[in-house]
Amino acid sequence: MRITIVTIFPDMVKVIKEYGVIARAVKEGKLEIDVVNLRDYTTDKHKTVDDYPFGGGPGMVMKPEPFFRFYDEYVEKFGKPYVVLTSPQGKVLNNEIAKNLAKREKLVILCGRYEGVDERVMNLVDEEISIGDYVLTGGEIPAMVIADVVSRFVPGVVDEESLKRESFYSNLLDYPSYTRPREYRGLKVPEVLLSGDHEEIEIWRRKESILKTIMRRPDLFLKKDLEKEDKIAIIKLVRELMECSRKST
Ligand code: 4F9
Repeated sequence: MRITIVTIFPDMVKVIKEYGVIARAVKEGKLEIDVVNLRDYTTDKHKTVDDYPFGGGPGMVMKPEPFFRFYDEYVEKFGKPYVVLTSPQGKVLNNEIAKNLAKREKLVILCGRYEGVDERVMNLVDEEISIGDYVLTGGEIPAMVIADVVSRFVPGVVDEESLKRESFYSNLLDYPSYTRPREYRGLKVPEVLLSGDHEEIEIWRRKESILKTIMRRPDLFLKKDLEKEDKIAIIKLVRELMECSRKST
């Protein structure tokens, strides 16, 4: 997959290619991430990318021409991409949206600014995406977030087992994880994790995930399609909680 990020701050965005899982995927040729400087598509000697809004008002608006000039060149070189604009007006990003974006062969992410992009640029845009209900100084960080979450769904970037486990735990918060040592400053790793009983471990993790999700993110839990594993975990949870409350009364 090829992801192209178009920005007036390419140096800010480039680092996404240089670290961790994404850097490895780029090196292995599973993923291409191009960062493009929008100013390279201006025609005046000051490389102007914004201008005053028609009708007046505060702030500047990003000019349409550089976006169109970039787009034409891109289509000539690679063919038609799927185009996303970062914008607080867009759909709020989640794993589901990211998974669908990862099916595209060519993805272009245009970094917007809050004051706005000339509305005519929308003729190039397939979808506006927000990363949350807050205003940022620009769309660069959202573009990096989108590129990161999409990359993880590109085949071969993250190992298949991890993605399977994540999807098995979709709409649930993480269960607690531990590593060595077994005891640190008197703090012990839960016994069940040392038992080697994988079925019991799976039930325990499911219980922890479900309980945490119900307590912290009931909105997420409402979206959860309950599998047999979840029902087993819930039965166990309720029974344990009943037992507990019987003991304390
Ligand atoms: C974009 C905020 C996407 C949240 C772009 C200013 C933005 C944003 N999600 N804020 N420019």
